[in-house]
Amino acid sequence: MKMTFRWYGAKDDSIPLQYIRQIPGIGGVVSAVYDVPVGEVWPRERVRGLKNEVEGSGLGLEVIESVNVHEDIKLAAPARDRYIENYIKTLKNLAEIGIKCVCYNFMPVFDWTRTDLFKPLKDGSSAMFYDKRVIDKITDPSKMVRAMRRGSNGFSLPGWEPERLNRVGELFQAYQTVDEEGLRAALGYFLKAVIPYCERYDIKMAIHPDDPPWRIFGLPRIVKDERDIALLLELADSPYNGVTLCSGSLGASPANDIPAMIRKFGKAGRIHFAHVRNVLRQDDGSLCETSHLSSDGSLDLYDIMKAYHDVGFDGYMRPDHGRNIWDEKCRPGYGLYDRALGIAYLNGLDEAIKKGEKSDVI
Ligand SMILES: [Mn+2]
Repeated sequence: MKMTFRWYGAKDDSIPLQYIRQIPGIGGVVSAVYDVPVGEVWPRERVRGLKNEVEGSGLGLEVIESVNVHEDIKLAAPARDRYIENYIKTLKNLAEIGIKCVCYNFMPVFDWTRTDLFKPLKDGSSAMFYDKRVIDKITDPSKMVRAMRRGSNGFSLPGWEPERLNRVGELFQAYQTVDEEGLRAALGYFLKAVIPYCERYDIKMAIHPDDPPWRIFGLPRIVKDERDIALLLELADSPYNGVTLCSGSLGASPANDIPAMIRKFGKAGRIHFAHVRNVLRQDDGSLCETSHLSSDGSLDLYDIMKAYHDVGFDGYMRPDHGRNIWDEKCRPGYGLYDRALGIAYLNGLDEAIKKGEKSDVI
């Protein structure tokens, strides 16, 4: 596996590349060009500039997270062909700088949902929190949009682009007639158009699951569980059509057996990118993000890393969200400290699993 770290670019990340370079075992960063509006082509000089900047710090850049999909593609609106064409042009520009994997998602309107971005925890740290009771009571999602913006520490939030959010009311209206089958058909249309180019450009597409993995605000969701993933992989039967297996997103639902999913889809060669983190499921359906440590959350990270090891996973991996610790001033979920601790822990598990296997043989 190739260990990476998500980085939001010099302008919008609190963490310098030089610091990331000092994390033991790091191979590269995962990044994006953040200021091109969703649906437009990422210019060649911008992707080249990003690559040079990252490589100048001694790190690699082979994964983009994310190239977002325009809402018109998800809505199967008439303009989708133009946006798909733009998407393919972006992929071509990314292939030219050596990008091998593109993460994206197909969630209507919102990429991810939380009610608190810095919820205080008992140990004095804070973490992102999803309060189910609060979400269930929200009748006007634009109120949540405003709350998220206020609570973000002044950083922009990925997947919550202003141009999309300014249209929240209109988008909710548009999705009223879209059910899961319709959204899945739109994903199929997109993949059938894009995957042949991915094969030519040698870029693996890796869809991120829904976060959280259930319907919210009545919007359709189609990447929630094993069945959904199996269905989407069938939409374009190519190794270039794969997933970002996010343990924290899928693991928010107790029905999802993450190690079993890793074994199934990893063996099939369809996991291209692994997001590894823990999450604490609460009795009322709420979710609290935690440190990566197994005993802090509901997921067993040893079992997860063992499953990756057993299927011979050689794709990209990154620690996912961390808590906010040691008074770090950073964007929610994406500080340096707790994610670096996460990497150290994942590397430790991986080393122990590998060496344990050797001693078993003896
Ligand atoms: Mn994730």
